[in-house]
Amino acid sequence: METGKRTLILDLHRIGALKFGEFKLKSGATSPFYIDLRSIISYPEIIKNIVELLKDAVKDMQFDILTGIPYTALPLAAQVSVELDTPLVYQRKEVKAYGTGKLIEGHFKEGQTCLIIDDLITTGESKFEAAEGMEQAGLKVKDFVCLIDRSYNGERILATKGYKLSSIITVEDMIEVLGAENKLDAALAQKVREFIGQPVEKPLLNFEQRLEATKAPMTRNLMEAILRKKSNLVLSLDVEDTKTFFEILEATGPEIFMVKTHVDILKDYNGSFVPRLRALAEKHDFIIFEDRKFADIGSTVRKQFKSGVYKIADWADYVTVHMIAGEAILDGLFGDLEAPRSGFLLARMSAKGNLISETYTRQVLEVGKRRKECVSGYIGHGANVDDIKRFRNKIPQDQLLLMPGVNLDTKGDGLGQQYLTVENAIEGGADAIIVGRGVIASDNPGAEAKRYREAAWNAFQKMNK
Ligand code: S5P
Repeated sequence: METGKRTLILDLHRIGALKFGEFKLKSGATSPFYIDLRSIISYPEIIKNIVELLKDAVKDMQFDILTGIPYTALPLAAQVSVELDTPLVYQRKEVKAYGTGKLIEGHFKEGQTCLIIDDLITTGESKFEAAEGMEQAGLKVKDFVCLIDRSYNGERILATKGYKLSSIITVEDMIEVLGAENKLDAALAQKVREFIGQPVEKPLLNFEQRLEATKAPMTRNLMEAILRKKSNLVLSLDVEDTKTFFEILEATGPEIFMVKTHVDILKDYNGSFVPRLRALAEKHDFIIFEDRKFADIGSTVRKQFKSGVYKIADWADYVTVHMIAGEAILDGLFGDLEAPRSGFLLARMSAKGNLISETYTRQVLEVGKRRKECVSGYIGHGANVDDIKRFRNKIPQDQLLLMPGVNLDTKGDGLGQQYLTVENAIEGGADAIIVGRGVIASDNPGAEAKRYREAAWNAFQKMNK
């Protein structure tokens, strides 16, 4: 190992930026080591060494400008910028509510490539948000350089979006150097190795174990229906007349565990619709889910849910909800109901160019985790299996991921819809797939639903062995 790296490890240990022992993490778990590099700015000698190491790490990379993720990495990036004569920009932690409202400070041109420097990588999640801010400003991001890699599989995680991670020191390097200097005993070193050898997020448990661990009755209800019906197919029945609606539903009912409606699409909706729907739901044992995508203030959505022509709260057990108006929408919808109802939050969308960001997704999940009593899960999508897995990892195991934008035969619809295959959706961790035109546009929806159901159920069983 280079002298610079060795010196850095010893220095970090000396100033207490690197500690070994027992430390309680935010997640509640205990870690045998602790890294906090915020204090390094008070040690110019250490900074000088880090800057040399960073310069060396980036020497073969292509970039026009660079940045450091605030706060810790920003002063490091500023030094590297001066030494390499390469412009620096940085991203504000919060966009100013007044003034220019700019997210990125500094001057740059659209299309330039920006190198991102950070002090630490643990899960990689914050890196996606940093890259997204740069990309939204028109910059390209290819490379990340991190001082310390303490991740389980950070390199692979970043690669899901095509980013390359280079790091200067790893936890193994720290063990080697500190062990040789008698600053870390073998037993503790072993604990550290075991700790970083474990994924941060627990792998998805078997579906039945997850059901056992699920408390919310409305979520349990869905999980039980999936197992009872041996189907994780949700039919999206977006047709315009009730005759076609009920013909397709009669034919596909045995294959699905839930039907998803857009009741406002129907031209001839009348008072007989709900009783007929309920009767079929009973006959074929499926659940009713109205994809209303509520998005307004609490008081308005309450009326939209309970009143109007459709009185959705009377007959739909589940509905979809956008979180753009904030958490109070959940109180508006579910706070004052006679029958138990629950929501699915739109955490990611399948439509090309949709405006949902990494940050928005994270915030939706944060609300959903707090409100399990009325949030059974999320609607989500992804670019590929790894991307969906990364997303699924952030969803609690006692909530569900439903995935629309699934089709066995086409990749898109010419109107922005982007399709995944059934296998990719389920392998990524979707608990159920939502299929519309794949089934309903066929001449034989019953047979087509069977084909989707079997593909999804086979993939689901493979995942839950
Ligand atoms: O991101 C989304 C969220 C939803 S709920 N993308 C979607 O396509 N949907 C819904 O899923 C959409 O409103 C439609 O009802 C269904 C997909 O239909 P398909 O015909 O493209 O399978």
